[in-house]
Amino acid sequence: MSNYNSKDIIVLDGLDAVRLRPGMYIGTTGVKGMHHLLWEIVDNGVDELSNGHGFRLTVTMHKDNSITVMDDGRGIPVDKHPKLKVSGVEVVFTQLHAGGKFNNSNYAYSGGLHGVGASVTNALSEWLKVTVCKDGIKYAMQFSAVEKGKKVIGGVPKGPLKAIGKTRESGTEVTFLPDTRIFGDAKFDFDTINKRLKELAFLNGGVEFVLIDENVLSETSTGYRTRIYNYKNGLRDFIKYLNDGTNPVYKEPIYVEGKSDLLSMGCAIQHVDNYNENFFSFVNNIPTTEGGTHEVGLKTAITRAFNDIAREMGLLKEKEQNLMGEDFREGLTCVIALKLKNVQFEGQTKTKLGNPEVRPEVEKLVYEGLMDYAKAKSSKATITEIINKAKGAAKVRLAAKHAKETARKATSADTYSLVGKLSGCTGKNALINELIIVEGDSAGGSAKQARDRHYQAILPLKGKPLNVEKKRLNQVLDNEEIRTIISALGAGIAGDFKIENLKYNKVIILADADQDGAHIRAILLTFFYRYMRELITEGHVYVGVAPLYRVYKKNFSEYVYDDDKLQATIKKCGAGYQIQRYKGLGEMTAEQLWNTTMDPERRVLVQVTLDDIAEAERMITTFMGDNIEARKEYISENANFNKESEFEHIGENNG
Ligand code: TSJ
Repeated sequence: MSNYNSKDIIVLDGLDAVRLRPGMYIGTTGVKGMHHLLWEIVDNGVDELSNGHGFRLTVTMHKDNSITVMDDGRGIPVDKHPKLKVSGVEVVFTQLHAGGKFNNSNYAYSGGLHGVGASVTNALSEWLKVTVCKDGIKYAMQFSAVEKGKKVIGGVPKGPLKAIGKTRESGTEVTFLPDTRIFGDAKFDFDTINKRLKELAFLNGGVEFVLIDENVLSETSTGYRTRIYNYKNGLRDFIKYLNDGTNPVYKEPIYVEGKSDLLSMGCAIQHVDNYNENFFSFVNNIPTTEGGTHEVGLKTAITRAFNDIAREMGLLKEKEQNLMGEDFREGLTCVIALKLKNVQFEGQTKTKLGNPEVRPEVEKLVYEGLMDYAKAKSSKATITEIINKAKGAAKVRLAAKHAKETARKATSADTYSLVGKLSGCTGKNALINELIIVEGDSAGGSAKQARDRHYQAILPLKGKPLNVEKKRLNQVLDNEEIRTIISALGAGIAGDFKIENLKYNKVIILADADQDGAHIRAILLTFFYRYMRELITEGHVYVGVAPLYRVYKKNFSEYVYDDDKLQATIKKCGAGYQIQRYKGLGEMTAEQLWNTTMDPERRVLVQVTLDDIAEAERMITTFMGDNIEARKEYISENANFNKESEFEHIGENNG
């Protein structure tokens, strides 16, 4: 055994470098790096299977954090390497970037940290065992890290590859234990492996991926927690999975594939009835989250092909303009997967494909694929749906442009053409002026009487303003209440919003303390959040808090803003007290409204601060999204809109 080691000193040199600087090969020596050891092994198996040799890859997590990867491929070659004079198996596990005879073209890509080779896994493992079943014989070999003085040498063969018996199977099985001297107590993570195997199953249609976790018993049957993935239709199944829970515009995703000298490519697309664009791209089974040249080529091809198809089908007339890329991408989910040699990854996270030669190549393959698809009679309905959806998007795009220009004109001009209902203030000082948005005409009337017209402008809202969630800008601008607000504020909207043009320092929402009021507040806040975010982040938006009761008798009168405070106020008032309950702002006289909610000396204002934007987003989608139950729950829980976490009290009031 020992003389076997000594003769292969050169072979171990490369692995020494890996032990010395693991980060260079696997990125980090944390959990993520440890999973890289696994991906190296898995990638090798997937290559074999995706080339049509074998059907299944199984990953088994053991209790001691060792892990097994097994495939039913042809088995790693066992014959001796002509130069190195050792078995193919030994070469694979001891040579960095194992090359030479076994440099099958699929091994020639290097995907960032992927593809550094199984020898890296070996070098950073406490031990590694491999068995190969091939041509009726079962072979085995083991490696382990050995301590030599203060030094640890990784991946040392315990002996040469040995035939250990007969078999009728074929395949490769590798088990290894990541070295705690490198990775500390990091452990393999079921969810991480599960997610990756599922992704690989979508990317390698027809190959079965099995994950067994010996740390956890099965939830449903005997044995261990197990996951099995096998998607016969690969990328098509991927698209259906991604679009699960949405409404596809046509049932079957479109699939195109192609090959050139440079690359092979598969691509699936499907439109759904929302306005989002979702692109997922992969190169050599690795996600390219930052996109790159393949996505650019794909987008160009989609625009060009569907425009050409639309013309050929007469769905676009000669005098009509071509539709734009964004029109075809509205509601589009896309998956594209490439196999490519000599990959260049770029970008901040090295997940952007840089190879310039890929763009025209992908464009050509996708364009030809889509044109072919469109030729089939059976494709006609789908194609028509796509082109009509794009035409709808184009119409909206043009309308939005028009509406935006109209709104811009309306807001830039000094005329209040749209602000019929606004009772403006006489003062011109934007630093002290207040816009008070009042729910309902009757409260609006009282507010107009009560206000200090020098700096308080009143805008009564008739009904509910449009719920802007899930609406496109042009639909938002169609709503008169919304247009009135935009004009009144004078600072524009969305991309054209300019806070320096704002005519009011405070925008105060005054709505009833009931569910309708809460809804109106939420709609207005959603609108500000989506289209005038700075209004909130710069602290201009306030919610006025109206009293719920007045407790009074001769020589005593106090307003109560909170149900919890009612009893205390009654006690304070003493015998002979009377209670007036306000069901809404409209029930108050002008004087009462001034005293309780409008007089800066006495009113309670809650400043709307969105320091946690993500949380605000969640609140708003809960409110406005499709989930009616969650929305109801939220409204009843927050009807008084006094959530300390979201809104900061800036005034106190004692009535
Ligand atoms: F390398 C490894 F340990 F990472 C590993 C390799 C791990 C696992 C789980 C599987 C594999 C692997 C390698 N499975 N199948 C193969 N196939 C080959 O290496 C192979 C077999 C035959 C031929 C040939 O030309 O006949 C060529 C190759 C590269």
